[in-house]
Amino acid sequence: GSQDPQDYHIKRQKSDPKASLTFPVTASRYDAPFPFYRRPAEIGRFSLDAQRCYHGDARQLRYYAPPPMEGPTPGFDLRDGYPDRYVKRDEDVREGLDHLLKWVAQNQKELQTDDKGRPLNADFVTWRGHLTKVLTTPYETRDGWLLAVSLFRGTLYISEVETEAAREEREHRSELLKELAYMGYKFEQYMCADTPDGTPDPSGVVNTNEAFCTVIRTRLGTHSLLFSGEVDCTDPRSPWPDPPSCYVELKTSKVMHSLAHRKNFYRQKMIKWWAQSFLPGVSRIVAGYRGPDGSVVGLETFETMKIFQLIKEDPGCWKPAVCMNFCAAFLAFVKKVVTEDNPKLVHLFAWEPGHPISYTVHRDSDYIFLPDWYVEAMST
Ligand code: 0WD
Ligand code: CA
Repeated sequence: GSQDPQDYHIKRQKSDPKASLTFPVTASRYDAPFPFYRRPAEIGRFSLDAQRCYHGDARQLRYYAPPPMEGPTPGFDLRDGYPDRYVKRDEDVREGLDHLLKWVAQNQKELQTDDKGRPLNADFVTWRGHLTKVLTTPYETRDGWLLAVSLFRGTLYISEVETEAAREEREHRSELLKELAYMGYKFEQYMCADTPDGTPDPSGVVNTNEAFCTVIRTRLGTHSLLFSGEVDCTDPRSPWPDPPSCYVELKTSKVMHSLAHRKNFYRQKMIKWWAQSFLPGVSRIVAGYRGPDGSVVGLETFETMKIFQLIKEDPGCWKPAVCMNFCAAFLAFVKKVVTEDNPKLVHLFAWEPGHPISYTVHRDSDYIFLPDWYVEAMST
């Protein structure tokens, strides 16, 4: 009949009527051909300045400016400037979807109404980082997640809620982890210039309030998506000159000395790098490898679309198709569960490694995340 092909995945739980449906995560269930994923299109850009203030333009976009040659020791000291030239974003401020919603509200007119009579022609609106977490879920063994969902005027909004474990981790983060986080941002400063032909200036302050975000429209199976993600830089000399393909994602990782180490890196870390860049169509990831003294001992460029070739030799490795099929099925589950159009109603989807996804329902609670100004802007 007309049954959704995902229906058989959903098990009714007789024991707990409140969490009446759960959703399985086991990778093998999603081992099917790669689903349809439309080429991501950039439909907008915005920036957050040094004070974390929103601007509807690309003023924070930086330009990829690598050292002349790939290979040994470019002479970057990733510890330089720590902690004296470091301004860290206040992580106690929970921004939710606010910056993205501001962009949507300000560009509402160009996001023409569709035949479903919605003010926004998208099934889902969220941060790219939230979708990255969904994509990697079938292979994640450590960190769970909480995703809040509200249906408002025909569009499902997804906003992450910090788990208890993540808050604990953040509040008791070791000095070593704090410095490692800084080193990632410092690497960006060594690799990026403020103008297309400029050279990096590592003497300045590292300020993590600053961000440039791209707004992407795409489709996964039957789901139209609108999401935004922070972009490190654009390559003015990219072989693919148009955004989002010209964007470059910068990463740091511990230098690898053995094949076993590299295999482990492909299994554990590359899945996150791939998912994050594949979603918005960022075509290159540039890794800076850290030596034990905090210097960069080498650079390596990965083409996002070729990563699956690197991993497919290893039968124990993750599969891109599993990630994408799982994401499509989870979004179908969300559509099935969240059917009441109400910005003050929140379904909280919860997942812990080794368990299926479950959810709870919250009315007029602290979980509400669509602000009144947004609801008003989209209702007029
Ligand atoms: O307040 C919150 N709960 C969150 C805010 C959670 C997740 C993201 N954000 C903000 C970010 O600050 C950013 O401005 O949303 C914006 C876009 O995020 P995204 O692109 O969807 O997030 P993700 O793909 O997870 O991260 C992209 C980059 C990171 O680069 P690396 O190479 O580490 O993946 O955004 C940065 C980080 O540089 N980033 C953040 N910066 C400040 N605060 C945060 C954060 N919470 N999360 C990621
Ligand atoms: Ca990065």
